[in-house]
This record gives sequence, C-alpha cells and structure tokens, in this order.
Amino acid sequence: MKRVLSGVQPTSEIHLGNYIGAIRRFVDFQDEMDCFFCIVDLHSVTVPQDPKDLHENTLKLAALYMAVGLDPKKVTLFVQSHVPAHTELAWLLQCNTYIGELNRMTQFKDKSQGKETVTTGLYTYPVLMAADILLYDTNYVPVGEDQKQHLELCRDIATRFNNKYGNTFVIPEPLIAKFGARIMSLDDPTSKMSKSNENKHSKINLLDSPSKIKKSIMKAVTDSESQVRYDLENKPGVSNLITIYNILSGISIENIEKKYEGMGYGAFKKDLIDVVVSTLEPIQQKYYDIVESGEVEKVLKEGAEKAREASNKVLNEVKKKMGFVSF
Ligand code: ATP
Ligand code: LTN
Repeated sequence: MKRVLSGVQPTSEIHLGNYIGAIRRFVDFQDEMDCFFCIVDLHSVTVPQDPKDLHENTLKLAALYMAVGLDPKKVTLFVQSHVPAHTELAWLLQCNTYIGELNRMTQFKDKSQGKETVTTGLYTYPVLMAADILLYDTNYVPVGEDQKQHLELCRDIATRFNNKYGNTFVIPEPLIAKFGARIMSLDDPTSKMSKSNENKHSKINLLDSPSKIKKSIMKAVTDSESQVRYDLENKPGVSNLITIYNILSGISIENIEKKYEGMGYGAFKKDLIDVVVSTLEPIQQKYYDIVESGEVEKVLKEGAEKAREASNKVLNEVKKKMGFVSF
C-alpha cells in the first residue's frame, strides 16, 4: 500500500485555503492508502506562539481533522512533538543540507522580511519538514502550491543522501491540486489566504459563524466591473471567489458564469455565502460533537504510538548508514 503523509501547523485557526488546498483532499486518500496526518506543532514555534494558544490550537486541529472526515480507525493522526524521531532526523539531515539551499527558500524570505528578529528555527524549518516526510517512507505528500519548493528541497536532500550512503529514503512525490491549490486572500487577491494575515476579513476560518462569513464575503475585493467571469489576470478577486464556489458546490465554472450573467456581484456573493455556510455547518456540528465526546486525547495517544513505531525503522537505518554506534 502506498503511503501518504501531510502536516498542518496548529497556528491560529484553520482557514478555507488550508481546507481546500490540503485538509479536504486528505479524506480522499484514507480508503486507498496508508495515511499519516500530522499536527506540526514544532513548525509552529518557528515564529512566536502564545503557549496557551498553541496548546488549544493543537487540540482544536486534531478535532477539525476528524470533523472534516478523517477516520482515526483508517488513518494515523498524531502530534509531531510526540515523536522524537522527527527532531533527531532533522538534525542529521541538517548536516546534509547546504546553507545555499536554505537561502533560496521563498517562504523564509517572505516570513523573515521586515522582522527585527528571526529564529534559526524558521531558517531550518524546511529540513524539519523533510524529516517529517522521509521518516515514514512517504510516497505522496498532498499540499497547497506554497509548499512546492519545500517538497523539491526534500527530494534533493533524500536523493543526495541515497547517493552518498546507499539507498535509504523513498523519494516522495508532491500532490498539488491542479485547481484550488492557492486560494487567495479576500482582502488582497494577489497574495495567498494565510493564517498570518492579521485582517480577519482576509480569510474564512472553518469555525467562523454565518454572520462573520457573510461579512467577509461581502467585503471581499472584486473589481470595478460587474461581470461574474473567470479571468485570473484581469479579475483575480472574482476569479478567487468563483474558484471557492466551484470547489465547494461542484458547479462548473462555465455554469457559474452563466447563472450570474447580467446579475452583478451582489447575487453571486449572496449565493456564495450560502455555499460556504452550508459546507462549514456540518463540519462545525461534527467538530463540537467530537470536542464534547472527549475522544481527541485517546486518538492522539494511539496515533503517537503508531507513528513512533513506524518512524524508528528509517531513523535507525539512517544512523547506521552514517556510522553511529548502536548496541
Ligand atoms: P501561513 O500562511 O501563516 O504560513 P498557512 O495558512 O500556510 O500558514 P499551514 O499550516 O502552513 O498554514 O498550511 C497547511 C496546508 O494548507 C499546507 O498544505 C499548505 O500548502 C495549505 N495552504 C495554506 N494556505 C493555502 C491557500 N491559501 N490555498 C491553498 N492551500 C493552502
Ligand atoms: N511546511 C508546511 C507544513 C508541514 C508539512 C510537513 C506539510 C510541515 N511538515 C510535512 C506536508 C508534509 C506548511 O507550512 N504548510
């Protein structure tokens, strides 16, 4: 059985971009592949985190993973910091990664720009991500567009290690959707919807109330025309809203354009609100049921055990190949 692994940071709330580009797609793999889905809390602390928020967001994300349909009987759900092999392999890989490679990472450049202080963790973050993936003999990594460069680095590190020490790592393939892999910010359709954007109306979070969703969509930047038409270059705001509508409703872009011909943005936005609310309502209902049931802790404990067991094989092989003594 092929193996799938992906991770989401428990930083702030999970938004519609995370859902469309990543989490929603995880569910599609659980019946056919051996899936590991991780809450990458060690990645979150590369930027300042309030300890109370990190704690809460970690448990929240676990409940959300289940609320979108991931079944802990079929997949391994776990918290990265519960499996020490991640940091151990990350160190070994750091000693096989070049500064020049990390200097090219655009996410580091974006996230460090204009900051007074930047942690070394933010700089070496892609190597920890490579460790997450390579530890589990992962074949496929479903992620959004923004992670493409990190996946390429992971493949380079793995290939180099295999060439130097003999075949050790499976070379993973990124699975980036052709459509919806980069949902844009509602307040600025030229930048991606992001957890780090402080404007609450730039994004829709999965646990947002209907009135917040309504406000954010009504405020979403469009253009001075009134035609509902998909045209990424000239109408990025409207095209982003059409993408969200299309993916959540299943109605084709062509049919969306026809449906709102001559009607302006008001009617389109009103229906989009309904589409988003009716997608998120059942997820929210399930989320609150899961939180109330108290099952999250048990799921994460079992997940950590399975992940610890699965990760040791690769870690031990790496250490042996590099010449570390073990008894
Ligand atoms: P930040 O923007 O603060 O870095 P994030 O929103 O990217 O955070 P992550 O936890 O880093 O959140 O991402 C989780 C998953 O969601 C990754 O697979 C990522 O590629 C995907 N993703 C993030 N933002 C988007 C987006 N706007 N559109 C599609 N996929 C996205
Ligand atoms: N870097 C990713 C999160 C992440 C991840 C992973 C994704 C950490 N480890 C392993 C896939 C596989 C991000 O910022 N979205």
